[in-house]
Amino acid sequence: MSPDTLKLYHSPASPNSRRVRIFLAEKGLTVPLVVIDLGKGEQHSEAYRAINPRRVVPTLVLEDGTAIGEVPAIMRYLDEAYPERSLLGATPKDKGLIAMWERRAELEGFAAVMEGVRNRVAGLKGRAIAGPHDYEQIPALVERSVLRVKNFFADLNERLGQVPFVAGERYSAADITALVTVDFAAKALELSAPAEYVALKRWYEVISNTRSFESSRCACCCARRPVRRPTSSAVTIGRQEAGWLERWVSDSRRPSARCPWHRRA
Ligand SMILES: N[C@@H](CCC(=O)N[C@@H](CS)C(=O)NCC(=O)O)C(=O)O
Repeated sequence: MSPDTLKLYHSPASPNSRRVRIFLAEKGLTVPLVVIDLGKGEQHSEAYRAINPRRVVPTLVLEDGTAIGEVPAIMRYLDEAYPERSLLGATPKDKGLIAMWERRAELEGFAAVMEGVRNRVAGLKGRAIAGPHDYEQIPALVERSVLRVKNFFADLNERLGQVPFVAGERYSAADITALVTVDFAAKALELSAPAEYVALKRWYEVISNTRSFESSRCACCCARRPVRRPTSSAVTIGRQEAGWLERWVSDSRRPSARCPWHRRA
């Protein structure tokens, strides 16, 4: 089945959408994209709720209209349907290990950043958890989230001191989730790994030089210079980008025409 028959509903600045965009780019798949503008609340529209009643992006819609939500589930479908350049493992052992490390990156890293962001950003008041139900923010959770993210960085650095990639010898979905976590923490929580985490920095440099890294970023609202460039430290980048999440929830600017992720299908 050609990937042209699929449709990915996504948001250019959404880190969960970016996980899928990197996954697609690494597999060399091009899927038609439909932008859901989270700032304008399009995720709550009747039309989108008919596709994903959870009101979140990304959602992958198959040719027969089946809608698959949840990033790991979308990754699973894509890897099974297009097994070439597998990112979830080819053997039972690799599949188990990659699932384990990807899940750890999501639960211990990505979810920790998200918790801090959603309980901090003013524009997300009353929306501390994405989805169909409203939840008030709990500001005390931000502090704990920062601690969790710092611990995630330390654990990731230790792991990457032992193996070249998060799940072992090869690049996988676990690297994608960990990379998006590192960038999301810098951008939205102004939190970067300390300079002495050399294994993490080495890994970041290697995987941020892949084509998928560049192509997964939206040029207007998530563009940020890679950490490796000498003119900007990760901390500076974090500060410059501090307003990004506010823009995510209240952005009414015209997206850049250069940005492939803002083009509407
Ligand atoms: N568990 C979901 C989480 C998806 C999610 O939280 N998406 C965010 C964007 S990164 C969203 O759609 N937020 C909508 C909102 O805040 O109302 C997944 O894995 O896809």
